[in-house]
Amino acid sequence: MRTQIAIIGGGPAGLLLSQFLHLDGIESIVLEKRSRAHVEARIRAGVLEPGTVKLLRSAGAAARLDDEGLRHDGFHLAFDGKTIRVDLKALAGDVVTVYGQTEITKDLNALRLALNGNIVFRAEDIALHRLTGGGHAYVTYRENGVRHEVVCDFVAGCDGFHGVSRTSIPEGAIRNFERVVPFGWLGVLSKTPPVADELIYARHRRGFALCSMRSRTRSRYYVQVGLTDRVEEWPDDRFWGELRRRIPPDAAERLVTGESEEKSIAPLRSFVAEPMRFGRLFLAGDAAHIMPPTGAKGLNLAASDAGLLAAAFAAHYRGGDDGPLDAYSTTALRRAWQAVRFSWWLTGLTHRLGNDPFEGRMQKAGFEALAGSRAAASALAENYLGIFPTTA
Ligand code: RFL
Ligand code: PHB
Repeated sequence: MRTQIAIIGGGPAGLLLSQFLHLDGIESIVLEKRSRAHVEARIRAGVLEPGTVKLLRSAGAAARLDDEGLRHDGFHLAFDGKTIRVDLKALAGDVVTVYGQTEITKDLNALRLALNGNIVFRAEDIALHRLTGGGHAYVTYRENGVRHEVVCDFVAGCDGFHGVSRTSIPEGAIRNFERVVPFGWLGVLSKTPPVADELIYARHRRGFALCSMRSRTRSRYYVQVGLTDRVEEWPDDRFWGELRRRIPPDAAERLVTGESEEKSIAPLRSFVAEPMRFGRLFLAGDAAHIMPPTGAKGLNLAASDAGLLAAAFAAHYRGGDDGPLDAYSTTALRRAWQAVRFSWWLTGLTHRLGNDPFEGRMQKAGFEALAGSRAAASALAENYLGIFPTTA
C-alpha cells in the first residue's frame, strides 16, 4: 500500500501524531507490535502538563480527560519527616492534571478507529527501508504471517525505547547519551482511596517513595528498590510496610491498604539520541529520549514531539515549507534536554544514593533551599509544569 506517513508504534506519541495528521488531511498508517488490549492496559504515566492537556484538546481527544481528569494545584515534597507544599498555581500560575496513560491510549485508539484510522495491531517483524537516497522509503511487516509493504514519504519512529526505528539508523549517523541510574521503582496500583488529595514525593533514608493516584478510588504508589530486586520478592504486605515507613507519619496513619491490582518494577535511566532525524525517518517520544519518571516528563515529551512533528509535516504538505521539518530535531531536543536535566536533578534530590554522607548533606541543603527560597520553589514549579526556555 501507499501512504504519506508510516508511523511505527501505537503508544501515546504514535496515536496522537496520527490524529493530528488526520486533522491536517494527511494520510498515515500506525503499525503497532502489540495487541490493542496490551497497549491500553500498560500502566505508566499519570501526570499531565498543561501543554499536554492543550494538545489533547486540540486533537479532539480530551472529552473524558476534561470530565474525569483531576486538576492538582500543587504537590508535597517530604524530607525525612518534614513536608513542604509546592504550590504550582501560586508559584508558576498553572496546574497539572492527573489522568492515566491507559486512559489516554484508550481515548486515542477509540477516536482513531471511529474516524476509520488505519491501525495495525500485532504487526510483526517491522523493518524500515530506504530512509535515505533516491526513491521512496518503505516499511515491511507481517500480519498473521502474511508479509506487507507500505511505501511512504516519511517514517515516524514512535516505537519507544526498545523499538526498531532508532536502531535502524546506522551507528555513525546517531549519537547516544546515556546514564543508567543504579536503582528502580516498584509500582503498585490498588483499588484504595489515595492517601492525600495531592501527590507526595518523599525522600527517606530507606529510599524514595511516591504517593500518586489514578482517581479518587484508585491509588498508584511507588518505592525505590534495588536494581536486582524482583517483583516476587515484594508481596503486598512487604510493599505496604515499606511505603508506610517512608512517607510522612500523618500520611502513614491515613494509608488505606488493599490487594494490588498491578505490581511491576521499572529500571531508571536517562537516554537521549541525537539527532532525532535520519533522512526520511523522524523519531518521537521514548524512541529518542527517556528519563527517570521522578519529574513525570516522559509522556509529556512524547505528546509535545507529536505536536511539533505533526505541525512540521503539515507545513511540508501545505506549502512545501520544509523549515519546520529541518528544525524539528533541534527544537525537540532542546525541550528534551530540559526535561532530562530536571528529572535527573529531582531524582538526585529525592532518592537514596548510597551511604555517602556528603550526598545526604547536599540533599538536605537542596530541600532547605526549596523550603526557604521562593525563587528555588518557582524554578521547581515551572519545570514540573513543563515551562521550559524555548530559545537559547
Ligand atoms: P511507548 O508508550 O513506549 O509506546 C511505543 C509503542 O511502540 C510499540 N513498539 C513497536 N511497534 C512496532 N514495532 C516495533 N518494533 C515496536 N516496538 C515497540 C510498543 O508496543 C508501544 O505501544 O512510547 P511513547 O509513545 O513515546 O510514550 C512515552 C511514554 O509511554 C513514557 O514516556 C511514559 O510512560 C513515561 N512515564 C511518565 N511520563 C509522564 O509524562 N508522567 C508520568 O507520570 C510518568 N510516569 C512513566 C511513569 C514511565 C514509567 N515506566 C514504566 C518506565 C511511570 C513509570 C513507572
Ligand atoms: C504516576 O502516577 O504514575 C506518577 C506520578 C508522578 C510521577 C511519576 C509517576 O512523577
